[in-house]
Amino acid sequence: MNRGSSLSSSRRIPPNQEETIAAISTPFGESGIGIVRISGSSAESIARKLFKPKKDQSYFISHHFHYGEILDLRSGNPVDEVLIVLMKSPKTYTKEDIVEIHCHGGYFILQKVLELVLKEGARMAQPGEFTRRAFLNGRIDLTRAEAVIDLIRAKNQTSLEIANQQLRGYLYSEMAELKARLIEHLALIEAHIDFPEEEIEPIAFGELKGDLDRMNHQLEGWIYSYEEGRLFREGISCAIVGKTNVGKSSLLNVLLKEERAIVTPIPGTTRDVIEEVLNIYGIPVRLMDTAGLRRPADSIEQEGVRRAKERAADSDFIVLMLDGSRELDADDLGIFEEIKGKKRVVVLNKNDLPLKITIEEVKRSFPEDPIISISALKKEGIDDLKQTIYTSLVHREVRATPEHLIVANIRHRTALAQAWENLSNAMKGLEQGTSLEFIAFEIRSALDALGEMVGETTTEEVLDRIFDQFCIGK
Ligand SMILES: Nc1nc2c(ncn2[C@@H]2O[C@H](COP(=O)(O)OP(=O)(O)OP(=O)(O)O)[C@@H](O)[C@H]2O)c(=O)[nH]1
Ligand SMILES: [Mg+2]
Repeated sequence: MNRGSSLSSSRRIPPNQEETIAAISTPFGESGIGIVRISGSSAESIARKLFKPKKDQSYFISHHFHYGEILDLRSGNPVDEVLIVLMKSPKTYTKEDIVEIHCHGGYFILQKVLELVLKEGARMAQPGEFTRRAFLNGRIDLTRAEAVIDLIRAKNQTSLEIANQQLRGYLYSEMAELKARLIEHLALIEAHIDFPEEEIEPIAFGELKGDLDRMNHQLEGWIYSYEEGRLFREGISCAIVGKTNVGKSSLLNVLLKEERAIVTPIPGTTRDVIEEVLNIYGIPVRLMDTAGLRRPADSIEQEGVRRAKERAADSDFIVLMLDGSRELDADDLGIFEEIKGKKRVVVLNKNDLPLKITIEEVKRSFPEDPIISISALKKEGIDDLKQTIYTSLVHREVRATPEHLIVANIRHRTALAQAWENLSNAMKGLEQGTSLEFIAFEIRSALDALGEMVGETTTEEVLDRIFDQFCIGK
């Protein structure tokens, strides 16, 4: 694999690929089983030395479990009763010979077995080194290696699905297709640079520009999807704001399905900010109930109102709550001013009572925003509100799984943005009739960016940064 080299003084020496590596691959602590994993050319011979099969069997069948004991060679004593599996190269995680020793899951046992393995010539694996070898040996590209960490770290259904999509090579194959098209264009352009007089296929500039344009549209979609990917991974903050007694705390409780905040008919009940995390169709939402905004009655309320305003200003999203059973008043209008320019949804609460405000009236003040009528008391309209929040954030209907490609990694986004910029420059060049050398340069730079993304031209430093995030044994 042609990986570019960038030597900087702070760079570490890359791990030696020739050595056989070993690590405990399961978490520390007591468990039913624990696994010591070995990868490399000596894996089999180490296993043969330490393992005594129960059946009189002098060979391992690849990819089959064998039952027996691990022996301490110095004392001849058994250390643990184990299942062992040898997976012969190349159909393994690292494409090298791999041995997994499934021991009882005790920290001391696992340490002991690992020690014996190291004594026989393996060395301790670095964090992520098994996956790094899978990448270096060409079994997976870099985006799939990164998906392994995302998968391990996934905290909700959607981030799990995005990681799986990437692990299945969806992102990689899209990049491969894009690169193949660019290489074809580049080859033709370079042929014209090298042999301008020769009888070669003429460049159809219009078609070339059309194709670059289509590619840039694809890139734009993926770049945009990053925001969506981040939304599902990191979530948003959302403040419920409104004047006193409109039902903010009641809404928080209904959404959380528990009596988290105090609800009373007395205006000014909530003083401090109450914060809880809610999952809205896969998006983690940090929901904040705040003090009702009005002219404060005392210094405690005054501080509550100050905090409410601060949270409203800082949050990514606002649920503006109105009490449908009372007419709009100066307090409401004051809040309209507070939340100007914020992404929001307007909730008209208490629709179980005779209404004094109509949706049309609210629309006059918020022509662009979704308006939802609910009853927090009767728990009506709540799903509608959740769907509306989702749609406002994701700009599409609620779906169980993202069916289009989602780019959730900042490194990928940066590479895609670089390629987009190069192709935009190439298109501008074509319009202005600049030299073919210039067009070729921009296309080559776009190819480099995409190549770096999948790991074809990635520096050791970037690889270190990626694999350092892994745990030891993965
Ligand atoms: N009829 C009716 N009453 C409601 C509804 N939602 C809330 N209430 C009542 O309105 C009163 C105020 O509710 P809260 O949830 O405490 O209102 P709040 O906006 O948090 O009030 P502050 O904390 O004082 O700002 C309580 O008596 C609730 O039971 C509703 O949908 N319908
Ligand atoms: Mg309240």
